[in-house]
Amino acid sequence: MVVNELRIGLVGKPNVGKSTFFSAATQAQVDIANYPFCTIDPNVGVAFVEARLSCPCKQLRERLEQDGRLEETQVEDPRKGSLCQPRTGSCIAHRRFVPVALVDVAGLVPGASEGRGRGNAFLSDLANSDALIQVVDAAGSTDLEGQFLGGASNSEQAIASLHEEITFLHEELDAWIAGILNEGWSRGVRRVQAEGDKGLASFIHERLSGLGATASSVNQALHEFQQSTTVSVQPWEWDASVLRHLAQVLRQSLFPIAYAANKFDIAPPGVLSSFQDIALEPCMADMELALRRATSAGMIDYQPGDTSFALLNDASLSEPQEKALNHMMKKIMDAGGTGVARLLDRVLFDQLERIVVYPVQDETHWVDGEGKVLPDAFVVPSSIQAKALAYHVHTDLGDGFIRGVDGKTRRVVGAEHELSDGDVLKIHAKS
Ligand SMILES: Nc1nc2c(ncn2[C@@H]2O[C@H](COP(=O)(O)OP(=O)(O)OP(=O)(O)O)[C@@H](O)[C@H]2O)c(=O)[nH]1
Ligand SMILES: [Mg+2]
Repeated sequence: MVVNELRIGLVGKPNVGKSTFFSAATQAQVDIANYPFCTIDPNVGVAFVEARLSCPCKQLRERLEQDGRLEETQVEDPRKGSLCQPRTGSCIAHRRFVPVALVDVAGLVPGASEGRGRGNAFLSDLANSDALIQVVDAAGSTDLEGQFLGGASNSEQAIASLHEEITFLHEELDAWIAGILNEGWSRGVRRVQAEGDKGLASFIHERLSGLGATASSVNQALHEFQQSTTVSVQPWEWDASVLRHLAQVLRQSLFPIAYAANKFDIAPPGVLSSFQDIALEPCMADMELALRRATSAGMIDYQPGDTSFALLNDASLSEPQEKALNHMMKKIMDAGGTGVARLLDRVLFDQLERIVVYPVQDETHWVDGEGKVLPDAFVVPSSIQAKALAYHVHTDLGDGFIRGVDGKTRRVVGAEHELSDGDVLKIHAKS
C-alpha cells in the first residue's frame, strides 16, 4: 500500500512512550504500559502525514467555481471543500494526508549490541528504516533501563538523563554496526590489499546492504571518515577503535536520527533549551493519542498537527471529559501542538527530503481511468524525474514512457523533467 515502503523506526530505551507515539500516529491498537519491555515484537503500521502544500483539489475547486460549474463550499460540508478521492489517506479542507510506514520496536538497553535485553533481534527490526526517531523521556521519569522513578525529575536530573539516553543509543548503534563490520573483516581486507579503496567500499557495502546501505552512502561515509581521521596504517591493521569510528560515521549516514522529547507535559521547565546542538522536538504522545480517540468518538474536531481543537456541540460530554479536554486544550495551545505531527513532518520532508506528487490519467480533470479525482498522492524523493515517477506508478508506465504533461501548466515535459512538490502529472506511455 505504501509506495516504496518508506520506513521510519521508533527507537529508544524502554518505557519512554514509543508505543504511545506509534499508536497515536497510526491509530493502531498496541500495548502501552508503565513498565519496561512492554513491547517485544515490533509493531508495524502506517502513519498519515500532512502534505506541506494544499492538495491540488483546492486549485481544481477554484477553477470549477470560477467557471460556474460548482457552488461554493457549504458550511456543513464534512470534507470542508475537498474534492479529491484519496485511495489511501484522507483530505479535509484540502489538507492531504499521505502514508508512511512506522515501526515501533522493543526498548533498547545498554549492552543490546551484545545481546542484552532483546539484543540484536530488534536491532535487525530497525534495519530497513530510512530514518529513526529516538523517543526520549524529557521528564526524566525513568532510568536507563526504563524503570519508572515515581514521577518527573528536577531539571538538572532530567538534562543529565537525556544526555545519557542519547549517548547510549548512539553507542549501541555504533557497536552493532562495528560488530557487523568486524565479522569477516580479515577476509574483507584481503580484497582491500588487492583492490585498494574500491575494494574497501564494496566490502563495506556488501556487509551493510542488509541495513539499507547503498554504494553512494558508503562512499560518502568513507570520504567523511578519511577526512576526520588521522590513522596512518592500512585498513588491515585497523584496530577496534578505528573500526568503531568508521561505524559511527556509517551510522550517521545510514540512520539519521530525529528526537522526540516525549512526556513534555510533565517535563521540568527549561530542559530542552539546554540542548543547543540537538533538535529535540517537544512531544506529548499520550495527549495526541487521547485527542485522536476523542476525535474518533465524535467529541472534538481535531486534525493531527492542529494547535487547538473545537468541542463538538452535539457530543454530550460528561463533566470529567469536558474537564480533561479543557486541560489538554490549554497544554497544546501552550506547546503549539502535541509535537507528533510536527516531528513526522520534519523527518519526512526535511530530513528525508520527500515531496508529494499526484499522477493522473487526465491532465484537464485530474482524474484516473475510473474518473476518481486525484486518487494518488505519492511520497517521492525531491529530485525525482518524470520517468522515475512513471516507474513508481507502474513498471510498464516507466518502460513505455513517452512524455508527461504538467497538469497545472499543461506543458509537455520530458523524461528528465524534475518534479516539484504538489505537482500533478499525466504520463503518456506506449501500451
Ligand atoms: N506524561 C506522559 N506519559 C506518557 C507520554 N507518552 C507515553 N506516556 C506513558 O509512558 C508509559 C510508557 O509508554 P509506552 O508507549 O508503553 O512506552 P514504550 O517506550 O513503548 O515502552 P517499551 O515497549 O516497554 O519499551 C505509559 O505509562 C504511557 O502512558 C506523554 O507524552 N506524557
Ligand atoms: Mg512499547
